[in-house]
Parts: sequence; structure tokens; C-alpha cells
Amino acid sequence: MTAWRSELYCTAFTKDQIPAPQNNEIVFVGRSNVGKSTLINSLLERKIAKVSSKPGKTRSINFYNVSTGEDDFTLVDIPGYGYAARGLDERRTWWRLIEDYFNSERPISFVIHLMDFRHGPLANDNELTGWLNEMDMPRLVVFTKGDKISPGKRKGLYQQYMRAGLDSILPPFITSGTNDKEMHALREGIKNIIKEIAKMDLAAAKKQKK
Ligand SMILES: Nc1nc2c(ncn2[C@@H]2O[C@H](COP(=O)(O)OP(=O)(O)O)[C@@H](O)[C@H]2O)c(=O)[nH]1
Ligand SMILES: [Mg+2]
Repeated sequence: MTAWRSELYCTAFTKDQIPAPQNNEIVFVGRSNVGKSTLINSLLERKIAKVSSKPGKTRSINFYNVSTGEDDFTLVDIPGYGYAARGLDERRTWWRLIEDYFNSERPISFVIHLMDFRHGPLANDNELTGWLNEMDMPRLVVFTKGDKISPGKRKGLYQQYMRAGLDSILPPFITSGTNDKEMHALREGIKNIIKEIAKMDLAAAKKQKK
């Protein structure tokens, strides 16, 4: 299996810096410190996103061009939210940048919502989910830090979160840092979703033509 090709093409700190779209976009969201940069690096098999043990470091939206060998897309890395030590101003700035991005008619395919497997969805995850649902934005839930839960307890915890209700295009994936097998499964899942969405877009376009 050859690795996906990827390159960072834009870092935006303000609305004005958000680039014109180049491709369909897959947007990665999650709380600060959830393991988003780690996951992006594992997925792309290169150290492209900065990993930090100090939460709340990344304040920019990063745009990466990705080619899977079969499809091309833009991976959009949204800054993490919900780091309590930062104040209300920071929170407002965060929402403003995110709203500017989502409201600017981007070709967004779907959102990948990362959640720490130890905690499941927390209050600010639910707040974001509600907002994305209002926009009818399809989501894939991916759990991070699965390795922090002992193997014997994983299934029970997973079922507990599912019973509580989680909207996700595919059953949520559990990932643990750089685990190859899990990353492979996630890459295949993403490729399948891209293909399904392309089929739906084609059907919608045909319908409009009639
Ligand atoms: N045990 C474990 N630690 C992780 C995992 N993913 C990330 N981390 C650690 O969590 C911290 C935050 O990771 P980072 O990727 O920078 O999170 P981000 O703020 O969401 O981008 C770092 O110390 C990582 O090494 C994981 O799957 N398992
Ligand atoms: Mg990060």
C-alpha cells in the first residue's frame, strides 16, 4: 500500500486568509488536546501537523491537499475548542473563524468529529454537533486515545456511547495514536465515504438535469 500524498497549502488565522477552495473538503474538528494533530499525522503518514502536550496551541485553520491515489480532497484542520483556561474572548474568536469558514459556501464533503474515547461526547462536543446538524452536515465520529482504555473494557464503553446516541455516517472508529491497523481501517472508511458522496452528487446532478 502506498501512502497518501499530502501537502500543506494554506494556514488561515483570519477570514481574509481563508483560501479559495481547490477540492472537496473533509473537515477535522475536536476539543483541544483530543489528539487531532496526532491523528492527521498518522493518517497522512508524515509529521505534517504539530503535536503538543499543551492544549490550545493551534489557532489557525490549516488546509492540506491530499491524494489517496484514487481521489483528491482537501483536509481542513480546524483549531481545537473547549480549553477551559482560555477565556470568553478566545471562545468568541474561535466561533467567528469557524462560522466564517462553514458559512462561506465551501465544498464540504463531511466532517470528521474526534472524541477522546475515555470521555465520549462532552458538553462542547454536543454544542458543535447541534450546530452541524442544523446545517445538515454529515459527520463521521472517530474516537482517539483508545489505547488509554484496557482492551477488555473497550466494547462495553463503545456500546454505552452508541446507546446514548451518536450520529455518524459509518460506525465510529476507535484509534490509538499511530496504530497501523486502525489507521488502515480509517483510511478505507474515508475512501468509501468519498465514493458514496460522489455517487450521491452524481444522482443529484442527474435529477436536476431532468
Ligand atoms: N495515549 C495516547 N496519547 C495520544 C493519542 N493521540 C494523541 N495523544 C497525546 O495527546 C496530546 C495531544 O495530542 P495532539 O495531537 O497535539 O492533540 P490536538 O491538540 O488535538 O492536536 C499529545 O501529548 C499526544 O502525544 C493517542 O491515541 N493515545
Ligand atoms: Mg493540534
